[in-house]
Amino acid sequence: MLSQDQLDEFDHSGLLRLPGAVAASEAGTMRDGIWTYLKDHQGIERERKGTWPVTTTPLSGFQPLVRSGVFDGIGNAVVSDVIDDLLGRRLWRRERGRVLVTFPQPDIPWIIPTAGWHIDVGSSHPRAVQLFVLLDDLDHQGGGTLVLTGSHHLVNQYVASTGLAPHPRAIKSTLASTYPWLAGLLGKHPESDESDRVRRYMKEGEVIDGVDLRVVELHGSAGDAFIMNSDCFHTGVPNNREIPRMMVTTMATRIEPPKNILA
Ligand SMILES: O=C(O)CCC(=O)C(=O)O
Repeated sequence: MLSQDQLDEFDHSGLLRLPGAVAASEAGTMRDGIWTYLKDHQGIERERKGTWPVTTTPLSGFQPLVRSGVFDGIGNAVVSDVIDDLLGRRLWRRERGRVLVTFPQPDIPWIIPTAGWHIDVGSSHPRAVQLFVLLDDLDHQGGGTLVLTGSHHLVNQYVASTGLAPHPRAIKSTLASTYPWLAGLLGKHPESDESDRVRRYMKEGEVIDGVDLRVVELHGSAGDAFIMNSDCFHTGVPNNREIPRMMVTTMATRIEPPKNILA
């Protein structure tokens, strides 16, 4: 069960770290499953770096592996209790999951991208949460997802003030046109200097309309998990380290409680 401090942190930032939510050994079994699958289906071998793909984008084609159930352990009791606390006990449905694997590109500089930032739902309270589980140790600049913490509040304010249907692309475009800090992050007027972007968006952050905003990079140890309000902007990044970024993500969406016909 989440403590009040954790609930407050999730409310404030839209992101919560859950250290060791999945046992490291179980994360290792899932990671081994990915390597076996990569060898069998894509000719990519863990011990032969020459077979590793040269691309900055995450690999795809893992659906059969997901359907095999090898990642079902990410929905263990610890994680389910956390989602219960955030969405309501048994008032949610979780998709099976998606594999996020990005192979290393040490020659390509790590950046805070201007492209790719998105939200997946666009609602409030929250309506959905996204879980990210690290299947291997993940260092800084190793391809961990970037999350714009606090941005769910801006999305909620937008929906409340406009009364408009929460269309993710429209929200992004309106926010970027309204706030110069966001325009720089999301690509309208990006800074030319990457170190300036790290300082501005990750170290200093910004307060907009009373909302604390800061870009946070997911990283940690195998088995650590993060739960994110699905209204937070987030994006993928290149992997500037030596080992593949291996994560599994899944979305849990709130379902309406059954109506009491006697009420
Ligand atoms: O870390 C990544 O590759 C981005 C993941 C993402 O944007 C998503 O799952 O919605």
